[in-house]
This record gives sequence, structure tokens and C-alpha cells, in this order.
Amino acid sequence: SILKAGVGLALALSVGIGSAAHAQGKKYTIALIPGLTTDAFYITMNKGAKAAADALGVDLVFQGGPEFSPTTQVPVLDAIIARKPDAILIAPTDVTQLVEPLKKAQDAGIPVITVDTFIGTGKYQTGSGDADFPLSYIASDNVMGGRMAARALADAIGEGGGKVYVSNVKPGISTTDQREEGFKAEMKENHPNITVLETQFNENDANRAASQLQAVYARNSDLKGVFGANLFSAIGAGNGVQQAGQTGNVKVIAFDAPTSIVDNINSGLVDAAIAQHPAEIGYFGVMSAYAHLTGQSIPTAIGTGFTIINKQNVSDPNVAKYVYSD
Ligand code: T6T
Repeated sequence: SILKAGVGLALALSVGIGSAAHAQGKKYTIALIPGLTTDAFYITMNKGAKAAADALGVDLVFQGGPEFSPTTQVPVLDAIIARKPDAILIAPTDVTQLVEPLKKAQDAGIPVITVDTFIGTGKYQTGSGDADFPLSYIASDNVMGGRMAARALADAIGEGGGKVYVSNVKPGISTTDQREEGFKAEMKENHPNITVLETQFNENDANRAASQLQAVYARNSDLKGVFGANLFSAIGAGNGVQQAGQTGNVKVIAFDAPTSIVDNINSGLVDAAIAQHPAEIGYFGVMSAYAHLTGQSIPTAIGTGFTIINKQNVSDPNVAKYVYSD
């Protein structure tokens, strides 16, 4: 029948178009630019991205700066744009400073997806503002993650409440700003007996975070806890607590889960780690870029989950699998 013939033709067409890229030997190249290269979070993200790239027959390029900073990230971005990849996945290191540099990619016809962090407001494809041009934002819900950290810290401290503070990287990073925002909102709304002291910014330097812990403790001998808002902040804050001889007395909640977190949880230095799922971010980043390149529409935002790791569950393989790869 005509109807059947029509369906047959449509099928033949779609199969033909779908395999065109392979038939012509077109291999897509997708670049993944992390916040910095030597960070277990982004190393794990790259693993997930590689799994998707291998499944799709895509070439994946992982290239980034040595520090979490626009100063080192923008030159890498410029070099990547010059190589004209088919798509760019990037964790922008600043909400405003990466807007212009990423526009250059957009102007060169290279689709941009941001992973982990966002530019502007993080609301993309809205037709408003000058930073809504990325196609999608794939990340943890960082405000919620901050709220989860606050609840875990309040639990660890218990009835009496007391003083805590946030060890953070620097203002202008979407993820860590949102974690602090969520943490403070949760404390204010639901834990009125906890006082949040001034945030200490460590520039992603664990040693600085450790000295700051000791300085805050020196000024506040009744300090009850600290929230390390990312991997380096948390490692540093934990080391500071240990160096001050306050293990177990000053509670530590860590954002992120490098391998060292397992020992720190077992020893009681860290009460809980809020592990992100960076491999999922990388996997869905590559899948989304590929979907776009092959003519599919993609969501403007994809949220990935968290796993709270503590002494009770740290040896469960279903939990331990969320510890990051080095
Ligand atoms: O916490 C992650 C990431 O989500 C954040 O944007 C920057 O710091 C990390 O990479 C951990 O070091």
C-alpha cells in the first residue's frame, strides 16, 4: 500500500542519514576542557566521557590548565578553538570571565556545552542575556549539595549546635558559590542553633585551607565544624583539623570524594563526603554533543546525582564505586 511504501521510504531515509557520518568516514572530535587537569573530579569526568566517546566512535581530546583559573584556562580554550573540534565541553572557571572567550567558539560555529560549572545564570537557550548561548548545562545540583552538606554537619555536631564555617575556593565559580548559598540557606532555615562564621577563601590551595582552619580555630576555640566546599578545600580543612589535634572534635563535611577520603572517613577525621557523579557528567556531556551533531535536540540542562559517603556505608561496593579515580 501507499502507506506502507511511505513508511518504508522514511525508514530507508533515516537509516541512510544516520549512517552517513560513518559511511563518509566522518569522525567527530569533541574537546573536553576541565577546570584544571590534576583534579580527581575532572579525571573521573574524563573517564565517563571516554566511555561514551568509545561507544560512539568519537575522538575525545582532554586538555586543560594546571590551575582552576581563567588565566590558565582561556589560552587552552583559544588553542582548542583554533583546532576546530566539532564540539566543546567545558567547565568554565568563572561565571563572567569565560563568556567572551566562549563566544569566540560560538562565532566559529563550534557548539558549546558546559559541564560542572556554568556561565551567566546557567539558564541556556532562553533568548535573553549574553551568556545563554551554550546548548546545555550538565552538572550536579550544587545548591542542593550545599543543603545536604549543612544537614550532614548539623547531624554530626548534634543538639548543642555551635560555630562552623565554609572553606571555599574563591567567589565567581558557579558550583562552589551555589554550595555555599545552599549550605547557608539550610543552616538559617532549619538549624538556628548553628552560627556560620565568615567564609575562608583558599584559591583551591589545600595548604592554605589547612592554615585557615588553624587560624579560625585559634580565634574560636569553640569551633564545632567546617564544610570544605570542594575537593581541595575539604582535604585542606581536614588536614587543618588534624594538625590542630581536633580530630572528632571539629566535625568535617567534605564535598567531593578523592581516594584519600576513605581513610579520612574510617579514621573519623571526616564525618561524611558528598560525592558527585563526575563520570555521569562526562558521559552525558559527550552523548549530548553527539546527539546535537547528528541532528537530535538535547535538553538545555541535565542534572546528575550525589552519594553521601560515611562510616556506615563506605565499604559497601555500591557506595565505594563513587570514590573518584586518580
Ligand atoms: O568540586 C569540583 C567541581 O565540581 C568544582 O567546580 C571545582 O572543584 C572540583 O573540581 C573539586 O576540586
